[in-house]
Amino acid sequence: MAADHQIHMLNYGDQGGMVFEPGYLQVAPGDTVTFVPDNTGHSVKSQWLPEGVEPWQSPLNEPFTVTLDQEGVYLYFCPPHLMMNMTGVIQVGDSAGQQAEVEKAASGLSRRAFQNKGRLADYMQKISWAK
Ligand SMILES: [Cu+2]
Repeated sequence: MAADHQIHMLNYGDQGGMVFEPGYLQVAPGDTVTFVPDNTGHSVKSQWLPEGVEPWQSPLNEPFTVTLDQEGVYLYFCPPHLMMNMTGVIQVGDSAGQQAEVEKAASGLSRRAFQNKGRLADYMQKISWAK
């Protein structure tokens, strides 16, 4: 039974300004995630994806649904608000591989953030990596 999860795109949330909520989400393979534009001015673009997954990018101000079949870590961001660290992490499955590569991709995103520093690093702490 695949579940649908929602990630809200907000101008202001519990984690500060220009934010995806929840910023970290764990789902089961085959689940879908819908990005919901509660406020205007946001979109979502994939940054790091498990091998074989096609990159995705949503139109501005429109709900966007992705199906997450492949286990692993998915990193994404809002192109208009990358400087505010409007980023997020989805973990598909119980444990994730490729820790070094994912952390490198995350630090590349974080380097471009001038506000909300540390937000993506906090999300990254929640990933359960493969042993
Ligand atoms: Cu945004």
